[in-house]
Amino acid sequence: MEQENKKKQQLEDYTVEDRDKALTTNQGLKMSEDEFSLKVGDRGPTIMEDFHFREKMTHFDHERIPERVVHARGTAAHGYFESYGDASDITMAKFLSEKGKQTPVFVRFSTVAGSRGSADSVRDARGFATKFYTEEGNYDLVGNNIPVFFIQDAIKFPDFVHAVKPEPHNEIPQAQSAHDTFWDFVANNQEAAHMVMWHMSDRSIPRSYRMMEGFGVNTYRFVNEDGVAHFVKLHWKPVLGVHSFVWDEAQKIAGKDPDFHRRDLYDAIEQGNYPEYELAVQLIPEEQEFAFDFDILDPTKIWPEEQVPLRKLGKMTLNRNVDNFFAETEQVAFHVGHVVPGIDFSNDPLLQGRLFSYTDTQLIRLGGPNFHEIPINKPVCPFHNNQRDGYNRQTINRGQVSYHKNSLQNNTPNPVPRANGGYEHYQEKVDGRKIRARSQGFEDHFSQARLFWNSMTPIEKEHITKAFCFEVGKVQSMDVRKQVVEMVAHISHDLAKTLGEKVGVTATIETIPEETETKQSPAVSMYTNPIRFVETKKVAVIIQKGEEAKPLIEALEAAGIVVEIVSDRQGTLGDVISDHTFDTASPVLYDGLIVATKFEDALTQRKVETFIDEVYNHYKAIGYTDEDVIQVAYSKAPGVVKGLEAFIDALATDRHFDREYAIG
Ligand code: HDD
Repeated sequence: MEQENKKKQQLEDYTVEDRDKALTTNQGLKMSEDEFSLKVGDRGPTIMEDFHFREKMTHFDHERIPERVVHARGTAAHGYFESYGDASDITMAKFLSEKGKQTPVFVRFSTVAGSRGSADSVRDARGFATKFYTEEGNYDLVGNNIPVFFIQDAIKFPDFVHAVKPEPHNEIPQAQSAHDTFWDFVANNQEAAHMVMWHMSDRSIPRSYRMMEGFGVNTYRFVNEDGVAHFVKLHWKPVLGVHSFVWDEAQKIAGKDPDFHRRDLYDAIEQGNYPEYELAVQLIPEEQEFAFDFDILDPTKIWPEEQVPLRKLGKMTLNRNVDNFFAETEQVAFHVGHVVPGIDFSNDPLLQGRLFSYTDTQLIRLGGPNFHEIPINKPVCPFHNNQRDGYNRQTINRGQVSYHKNSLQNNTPNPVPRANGGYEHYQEKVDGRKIRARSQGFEDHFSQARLFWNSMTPIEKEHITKAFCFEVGKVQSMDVRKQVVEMVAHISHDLAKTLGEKVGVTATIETIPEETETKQSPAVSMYTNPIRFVETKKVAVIIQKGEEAKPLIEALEAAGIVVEIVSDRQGTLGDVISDHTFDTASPVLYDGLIVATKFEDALTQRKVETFIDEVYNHYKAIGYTDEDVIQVAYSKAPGVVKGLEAFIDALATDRHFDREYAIG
């Protein structure tokens, strides 16, 4: 249960209710008219004097701000984090210091490549950025749903982003990596190999923001009160487990409901199905920095969970939607440099560059240095310093003094020693020459790409193979295709061979090592230990008459399933309301289907059959009430079942992939 939420209280001071209020200008002047501009006669020109028109139009003309240069498309929610216990042995961060301690949070999920208006279901990494409003200041954990990254050094970030974004000569394609410049980048910057394996896996098409992991990706430091430090990687583990679309479905959803993930999160929270994620850390003591066969500062490497186990620190619950998308979701400003005592940085060269970029980007996006005063960004603890002025300054700092040191104000605001909660950077000893170079420890780009491949179940391997064939198949340049196949050969012979055949290139596969890499990390597989559940899954029920369906619907709802009725018309059908026709609903928007009727009208029945086909082709559970409502061939397939209980059991399995081999 959530206790008092300081952020919620703070935001309430800024929240305005416009309902039942008089319409005024921004100066508070009540206006008698808002439909007609001030004119000379009813057919004459508009006159300059019309301050109301000018104010309204000027404000409108300036409504848009630049979208985020990456992660432009996203959605967010409020919630709270609750600590499982006292983690003071590893960090002095107060929000982790006692069992049951709650901290307000705001989380923004996003895609990376697409524009603000692009579709949710595209193949892409997902951003998972959390702002903890702690009593010691804001802590931002700015992560993704994939634990590694495309590049090893932040100086390459502009290059990588230029390559994945729509191509500059024609601005095509939107929100996709299936094009020449992306794959040209990958083939020529092979540090991307490991990330590309994850990107081609089903992780890149999550079923829901509620059902994906989050990773801080970079290596940070946790420091305790005694100054003892650990290298740390941070993880979010969704309580519902990790679940994904299938690719054909994801592409169709992009058209049928481009807001799919945004809607899914919003609806779940409105329905009281609050998403939950556990925060976990992997820790490596300072003295073991070089104890592994990978460089722990390299952001293209995971720390296999089997080697460095997870320690769970607490749970986050998202329980409130925003009141205003622009004010909150669009204006929230995350930054990896927003930390609290006990959380520090490593020399991971990607992280070091990120530490510059995030403030810099807010300056252009949010229009100046005062973005910390925007309500969603404001800490819930007091903040005082000698920074002043700038565009849109809200704070009215009283007094004569705005400098340190001073005598006129008793030398305040004054720095606070570490012992009293002042932030002090970890005193790492660093010694070296100034060089533009990369550590030798970062040179191996393929071992973990192979580790990932070797850890996949057969169905995951098949999906990765198909994703490669799709993406590389969209590349126009045969030379780039060939380069990609040659690169993939360093990861897997089989994958490279199939890919080469499918995309029509003969590659020189000479440098491939034998498939000697046998190491596995089962934790990276989505399907080795899948979580079975039905709660919050969405099911379409096809009916004609309400009476017969009512008990069925009630039973589904009692199991926590979200039900939508689809029929040949909307509105009342006896005792129940039909939510959709076959035109407003789409089979790709449901996790499962129950067919409870057959329509006499041939055209309508064809629509039902198309509906069933699509659900079937995406391996989702299908239930039926009677043999004659379903084709015989289907009724024998895995996951196509008669009766409620069997359906609920079938629905708990996300996808019945064995179906593909059962028929035809
Ligand atoms: Fe970044 C946004 C995550 C590397 C520069 N990044 C941004 C967001 C997320 C991430 C989740 C969206 C935050 C929001 O919802 O507002 N970024 C990552 C991860 C990375 C990563 C997990 C690899 C470990 N990013 C990265 C690098 C740079 C940036 C190497 C530049 C040196 N990222 C930015 C940015 C953005 C951003 C340009 C765009 C909008 C914003 O910051 O606020 O500063």
